[in-house]
Amino acid sequence: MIIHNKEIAEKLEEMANLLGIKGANEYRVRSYRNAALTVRRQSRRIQNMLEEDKDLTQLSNIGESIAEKIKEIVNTGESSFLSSLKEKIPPDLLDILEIKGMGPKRVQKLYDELDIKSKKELEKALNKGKVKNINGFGKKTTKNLKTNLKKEESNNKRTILKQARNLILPFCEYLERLNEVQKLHLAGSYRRKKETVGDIDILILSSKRQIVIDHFTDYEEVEKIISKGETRSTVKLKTGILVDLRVIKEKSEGAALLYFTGSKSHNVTLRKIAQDDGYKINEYGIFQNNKRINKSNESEIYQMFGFEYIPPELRENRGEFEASKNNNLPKLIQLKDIKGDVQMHTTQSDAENTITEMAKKCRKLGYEYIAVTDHSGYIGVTQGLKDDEIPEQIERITKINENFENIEILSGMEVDVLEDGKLDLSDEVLKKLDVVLFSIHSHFNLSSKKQTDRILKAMDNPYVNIFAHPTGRKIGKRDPYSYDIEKILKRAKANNIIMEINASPARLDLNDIHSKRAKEIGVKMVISTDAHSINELNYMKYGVWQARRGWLEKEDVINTKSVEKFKKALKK
Ligand code: DGT
Ligand code: CA
Ligand code: CA
Ligand code: ZN
Repeated sequence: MIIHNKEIAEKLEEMANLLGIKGANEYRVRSYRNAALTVRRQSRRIQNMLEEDKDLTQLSNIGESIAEKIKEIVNTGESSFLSSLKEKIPPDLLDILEIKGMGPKRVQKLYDELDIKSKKELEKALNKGKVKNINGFGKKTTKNLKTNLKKEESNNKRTILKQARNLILPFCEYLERLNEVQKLHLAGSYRRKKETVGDIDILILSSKRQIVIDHFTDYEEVEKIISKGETRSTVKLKTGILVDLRVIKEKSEGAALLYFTGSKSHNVTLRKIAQDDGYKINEYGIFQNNKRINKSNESEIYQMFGFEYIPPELRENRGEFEASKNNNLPKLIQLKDIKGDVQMHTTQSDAENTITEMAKKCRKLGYEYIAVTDHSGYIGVTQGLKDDEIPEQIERITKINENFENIEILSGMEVDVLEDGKLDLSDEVLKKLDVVLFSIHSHFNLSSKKQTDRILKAMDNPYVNIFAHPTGRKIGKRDPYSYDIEKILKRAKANNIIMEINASPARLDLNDIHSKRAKEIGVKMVISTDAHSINELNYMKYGVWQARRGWLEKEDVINTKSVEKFKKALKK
């Protein structure tokens, strides 16, 4: 079993949180936090170091006692110390920590003084106005807590696509093991590759409905059966997500798939078009004067009303019918079109794997080139590189590149935009790099006018190429910073700045709507993973799906080009 440094670090951080809540002294809490940081920053896997009998106390911030705890985690995957900490603390107390603005100390205080042990109890206390009387919780803090708590609730109702995928694929495998399942389709927003899904919709083709539905509700991950009927059932999985099943007959397959893929607004439009032609269309089929018209798949149905096949990602009623009627649908970009990944981080700044490890993995993924783009130094926490360290970094990358076959490694940086729009690295250094990404990691709350000017100024620097995660949103966690996106896109067009579609499943930034708009303006885009470990290099598909929802074709995305043409596309 492989134990990643990240898993160890997370356990150490959990220990720090729990100790903090228990009121352990600050020094002790901090020692666990620092140890976690050390573990996170190791370029080598701690597990391998232990196999070689390396003494962990040689590492900074790790003493005898923490070293022992790490050993136990590596050997057993668990920690008895952590379990014993958890035993003494109400289980829901840790949930409160997830709320923005709540640290261990505050959690402890509320627990001690108001006996608050869960989010629900916190909400009650807030509404009764009890919290604002506690030392350290002013009016403002209380108000912020209220909003953050509400925000969390509404966000928690949707699941990001990656999580949904991780939950539903094993479920589908389980379902397909049953002989009575002739065919299984995933439908709904999941099939349209929406960035978050409300619930997951499954269609199963079978003539033995009851057996299929029993098998569905028998799944071991089912926590609760919400409904169970003759043709459909809804269950809630232990992870909280809802799954909807409909068992359908073969003759309804095309119509049902079309109907349950949605979106609702796409369906409504199609139904109207059908009505105007004298047909009725619903989840069971297509009918004329109550007589069924046999159309077996989606393509045939679209064709019947004069349309080319519309890919699920476009079914949002954003002009797809018109485009389809005029044979003008985009030829959507595909994962296999991607020839390079041009945002990734390594142990040279805040990530888990070395340049070489990242390059090897990318070669395995079939890429022709990559750009290594570690962080600049401004944001202290991420261990960024300072101006005078860049020549060394370029040399490091160049050397590795020389000895590396079948993939080209470009030298890049992700440079911070400072509050005034200046960049965190000097022009002298920037012009030596192959690829310069720029991005915002601070001062998110400037006024729209100030934020716009700040970004425009950065875009006018002659050496920057790619605006990384341009709106800064994190799905369900952080709103985009406010600025005039139209102005930014137009400047991007004028200055040949490439806009990134960051493929990290919690970012997907630019999103679909902004990508579509960028394309209309004539701005070029790049899809990159922003990977902080070799595993995250697999995120490319999420970026491609979002790009497809934004109507993008191969030609709109410059990392579909060969390395020479890619470099050319960056030229001003
Ligand atoms: P979600 O689950 O909120 O992410 O979004 P969807 O699109 O998966 O919506 P969901 O699960 O409520 O329903 C699945 C599909 O069923 C939806 O995309 C279109 C279809 N559908 C649901 N309700 C209606 C409706 O009232 N009218 C029509 N025409 N179609 C509907
Ligand atoms: Ca759904
Ligand atoms: Ca549904
Ligand atoms: Zn970044």
